[in-house]
This record gives sequence, structure tokens and C-alpha cells, in this order.
Amino acid sequence: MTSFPSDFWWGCATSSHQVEGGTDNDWTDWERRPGAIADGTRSGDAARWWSGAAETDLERAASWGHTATRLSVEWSRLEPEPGRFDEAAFERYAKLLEHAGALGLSRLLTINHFTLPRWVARRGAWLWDDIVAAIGRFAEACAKRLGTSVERWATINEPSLVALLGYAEALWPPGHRDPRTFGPALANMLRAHVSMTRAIKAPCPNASVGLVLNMPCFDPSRDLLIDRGLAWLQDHAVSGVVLRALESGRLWPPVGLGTRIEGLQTSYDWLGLNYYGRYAVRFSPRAYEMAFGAHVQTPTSKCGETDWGQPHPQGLTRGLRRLAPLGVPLLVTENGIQTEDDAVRTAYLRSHVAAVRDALAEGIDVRGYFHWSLVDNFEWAEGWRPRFGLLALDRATGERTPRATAEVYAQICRNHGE
Ligand code: IFM
Repeated sequence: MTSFPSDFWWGCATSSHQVEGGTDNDWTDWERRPGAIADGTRSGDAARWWSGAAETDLERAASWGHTATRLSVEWSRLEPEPGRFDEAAFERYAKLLEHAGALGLSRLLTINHFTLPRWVARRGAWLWDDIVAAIGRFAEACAKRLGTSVERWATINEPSLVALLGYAEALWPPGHRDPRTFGPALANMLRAHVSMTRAIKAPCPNASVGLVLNMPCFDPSRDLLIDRGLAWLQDHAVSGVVLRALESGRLWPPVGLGTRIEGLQTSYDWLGLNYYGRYAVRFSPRAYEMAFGAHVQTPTSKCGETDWGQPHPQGLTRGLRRLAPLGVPLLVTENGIQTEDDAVRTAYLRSHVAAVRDALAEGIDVRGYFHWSLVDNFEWAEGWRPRFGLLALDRATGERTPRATAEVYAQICRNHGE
């Protein structure tokens, strides 16, 4: 049986807003809109990472045999006004990253995980063309100050999801319900990815920089041309369009008409795959908001309006297989399930780790696996209801209780995936 390489990264992923809570950013404002968050909650101070809980959570992770951690920085804390960097906030992240290093955790740092400072949101968010230069300057500031404590950088998390939910479906900020804005927003994110990669490599020429993609499986629910076509279309909007752009260095419909993005083809040293599940797509005249492709898989992992799909570990192997021809190392940058039932979570974890092993057996260069997530956190438009953490969080007291999956994952980490 293929085994995992001894230097394979095992860890958990988090993102700043979800564990640190709201600040001077677009999501803080979005959370105040009536009806924007399904359960009416707000991020608040979230899992209290900014006030010190980050360190103790990472100490726990290290004690469980994790060898890496994926976390993100909050742009609105670090650059509260254009061009003014908050050195004390940088120092807070520098200390946290150093602490992680001292615990023996390799560090993957995401620069943009969904949130934008208010001053960027006011100028048009991802539709503001100067965001490309602005986020490049921010990335350079991060690299200069944090570069010695980061092993891998991710520029942007899940660009196509942000473009879809924020610009076409009005479910996330900035709240546009205009499919025509999907392409321009996504195009700016890909341009921004290039500008950020360059900016990081200016002070840190050996930095390893990547982009994180979410790639669910979209399968036709029946063997009918209409279902096959719709599954293809949905896959194209979420995954295909970005993959083609990365491969060819050009934007294709619906994002562009072959427009070249200088430097895109060589802008990534690795790619991250976020994977949760599979959708069975079936034509339905009522599903106009999903381009008439309803999701009908059973069982499925749904909470409120958000459906993470049917647990389908083979889909993770498929996703890795699909990314492999791009010719760079791959990391599973997120994988997990929202549930209160730890038997379900544990089975999910084991089967998905096995799916990564299958990919390795095929010779695919996978370098790490990050469980989503270390601690229960603020799940965007669904609020606090979905529970993804290895640590259950009591929001009132801040108290953490390890779930059974934490020990199962600890065994996997300590035994190199066995
Ligand atoms: O919580 C999110 C994360 O921020 C991005 N990927 C999916 C996770 C679960 O929905």
C-alpha cells in the first residue's frame, strides 16, 4: 500500500475573519444586514484568536501531532487606510507565526480569505480595477514583515466562489445580483493573484506561492444530455474557467474572450484544492437561480441555505487528478464536514485521507492535507450553526472541548496517514 511521504504536511485550516471576528471590513457590515446571516448571528470576536486563543489552539494542534497550519491575515487590520500599515497588528501576526514555528508547525499563510477592508469595498471591491495594484502592495508588505516565518503563501482563497456568491447571487458582499459582474470580478482576482505573486517574490525570491481553488464534483443526476450539459456548465463556472485560465494564461467565456493575463501561466508554484462533496445536477425549470440545474443528491450535507454536497471521497481523488496536469505540487487546503455527529465526521475524515492516498498511489504530487477546521468558527452566511471544528467551541465562555475526531486525526498525523 502506498504510504504518505514522511515530510507530508498534516494540519488544520482556519481563516482570520472566521476565528478572529469582525473588524473594519466588508463582512462586518454585511453581517448587520437583516437576513444576510441565516441564523441572525454575527462573527463578534469569533473564536477569540485575536485576543490570544490562537496560540493555545495551535499548541493543542501541535500536541496532536499536526505538522503544519494554514491561517490567514486580515487586510483591514493590517492596512486600515490606503497605504497606512498598522505595525502593531503586523507584530501580532509575526508573533503568532513564530509561535507556530516554535511548535514545529510549518506555516501556510493565505493573504486574502474573502474579506476586504471597508476602504476597498467602498471603491467597488473586486470590480475596482485598482484593487489589483492595491492588494499587490499589501502582499508585498506582508512578505517584507512576515516572510521569514512562512513556508508557503496562498494569494486568494476560492476566487470563483467569491465571484459567484458576491457578484452573481447577492448572497455575500458586495451583494450584486448581476451575472454580468461575475466575469469582471473573477478576472480582477486572477490579475490580483499575479500581482500578489510578483509582490511576494520581490522581497522573498524563494517564496512558494499558490492559489486555492474550490472544486466540488458536479455530476449529472441522470444520463440525459440536459443534465450532463448543466453539470458541465456549473463545473465550468466554479472550476473549469479558472483551470483553463491557469493553463492557458488567458480568460475564456464567461470571464473573457481569450484576453491574455501576462504572467498568469507561471504565477503559481503550487495549487490548493478545497473539497467538500459532490452535487447531482438535474434539470428543473424552477431552479432558475442555478441556471436550471437543481442539486438533488442524497444524502447531502446541508445547513440552512448552504449545501456542501454529498460526501464522496472519490471526488477528492478526481479533483487532484484534474489538477495534476498543471505540473505543480498540490495541497488539499481544506476538507471537512459540518456535523454534530462525530461518527460521521470521523468516517468522512478517514475516507478522504484514503482518497489522498489513492492520488499518491497514482503518482500525483500531493504535499499536504488540511482539515477544515481546528475550532468551530463563523461560517459566513450561515453564521454559527455549522460545526466544522476538531474543537467544539462554547461561544459564551470561549471554552473548547476536543471532539472524538481530534484523536482519530491525531493518530493519522502521528502514523503518517495510516
Ligand atoms: O468556511 C469555509 C471556508 O472559509 C472556505 N471554504 C469552505 C469552508 C466551509 O464552508
